Amino acid sequence: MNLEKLMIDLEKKHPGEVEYLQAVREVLESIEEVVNQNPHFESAGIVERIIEPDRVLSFKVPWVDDSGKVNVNLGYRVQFNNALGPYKGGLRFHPSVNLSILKFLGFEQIFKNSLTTLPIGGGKGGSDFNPKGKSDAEIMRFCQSFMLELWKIIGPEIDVPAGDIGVGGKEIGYLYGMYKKLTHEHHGVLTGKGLSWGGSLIRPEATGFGAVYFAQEMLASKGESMKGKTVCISGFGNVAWGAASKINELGGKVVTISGPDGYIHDPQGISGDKIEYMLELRASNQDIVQPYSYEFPDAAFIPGKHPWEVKCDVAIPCATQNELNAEDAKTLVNNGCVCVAEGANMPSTPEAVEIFHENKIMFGPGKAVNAGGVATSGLEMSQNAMKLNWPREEVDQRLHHIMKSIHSTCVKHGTEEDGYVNYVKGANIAGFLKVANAMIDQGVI
Ligand code: NDP
Ligand code: 2IT
Repeated sequence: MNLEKLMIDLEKKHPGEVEYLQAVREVLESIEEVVNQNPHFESAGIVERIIEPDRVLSFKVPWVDDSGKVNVNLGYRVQFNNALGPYKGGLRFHPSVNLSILKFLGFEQIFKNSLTTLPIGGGKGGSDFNPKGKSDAEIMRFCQSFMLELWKIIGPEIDVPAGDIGVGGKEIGYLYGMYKKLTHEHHGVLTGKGLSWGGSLIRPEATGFGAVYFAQEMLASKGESMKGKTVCISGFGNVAWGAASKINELGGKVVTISGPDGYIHDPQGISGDKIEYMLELRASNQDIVQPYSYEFPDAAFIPGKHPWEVKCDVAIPCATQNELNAEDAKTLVNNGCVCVAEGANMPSTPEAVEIFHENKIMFGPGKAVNAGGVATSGLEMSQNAMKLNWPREEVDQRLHHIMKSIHSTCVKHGTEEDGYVNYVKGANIAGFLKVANAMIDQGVI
């Protein structure tokens, strides 16, 4: 496999799509050796086929705001790979959304979904719509217009979207309502649904819970636990909230959360009511974390900075891609951080990851650490197919089991000669092998 040639060819076809190219390069670097050891992958063109999406739908989303003005956003769905099962992955509504970001997320999703052990392929979608400051009625009209296009290419056995940044239970409700109206069918086509109409218990908490279960496994491999650990989290959304709840349950102390405006440092620990307050902050649609410091005056608001300068044992980035750079990584290492678990998708830059690896600290990549979200979406699909609801304990137990299994798979494929576990390599190789073998079985299609 000629990695540099593959990258040059890909860049020619997708010029300037930096996030997409970054995500592909990271995977190719990890799997190079495995591909070279398996000539049948090369002759079947597996790598060339896996790095291109099966198809991309791009569409116009016109909607009317509360003042009567017509707005036009762009909508997309990237169906990346369905070798293992229906395309599966979230929808992101954020002004930064473009095809490069959605292709990076869709590509990562293939390997993440493969790691979950469940039969799901990879995809992603979204829009450059900015939910910040929008009324519920505006969000509803936007979601309805978005679904007027999307419904044509999705279905419970075809493509099953879910939430991501800017898309939570409320948006899934409006999207599902319109899907149901258009198709006359009530089935599990979206995940993250409300509990009374097909949703699964634990799905809202699942990504954050799963991330902490994974961090727990990493710590346990060194004879440590979450108890008594100081933890820095970034973001203040769905994933950050779930992670903060589970860390508290396991006896750890969360001292930071962050937003686009800066970060909150709460040395007393973010627990109890403060975690519930995160939900209020998120629901306010205001895009800022500062109000936390008015509500809880013991906490400081540090404008315009990342939380990684606060001394901690464990760091869990839960905001967005490339939010933790080389400088941040050095600061974390110098401050004695022993474990970084990515709750978000690709939050660490490649340079930051290199620093974690050089310093041999435990580093879990997003596609392994945050797989609990999509895994529980998979469990929601199973419950929908059976027309049954599992109790909270059962879903949580299955989620915990899946996260343990992903951890041991990473250890199996990522342990280096000196015993250090390179979780990036482990996750990429394990995720890739399963999909590559399925593609071989299914022929060139
Ligand atoms: P939410 O919309 O619930 O929250 C995203 C959070 O990150 C918000 O607090 C958001 O603030 C903040 N944020 C966005 N951009 C920045 C920035 N530049 N600096 C600091 N904070 C920022 O999304 P989720 O919690 O669902 O998603 C967070 C991450 O986790 C994403 O990378 C997502 O892809 C990933 N993920 C989510 C899963 C899920 O099930 N929800 C599953 C697996 C991964 P604001 O919106 O105000 O900008
Ligand atoms: O990045 C992700 O894995 C998600 N946003 C969740 C996808 C899903 O289908 O639940």
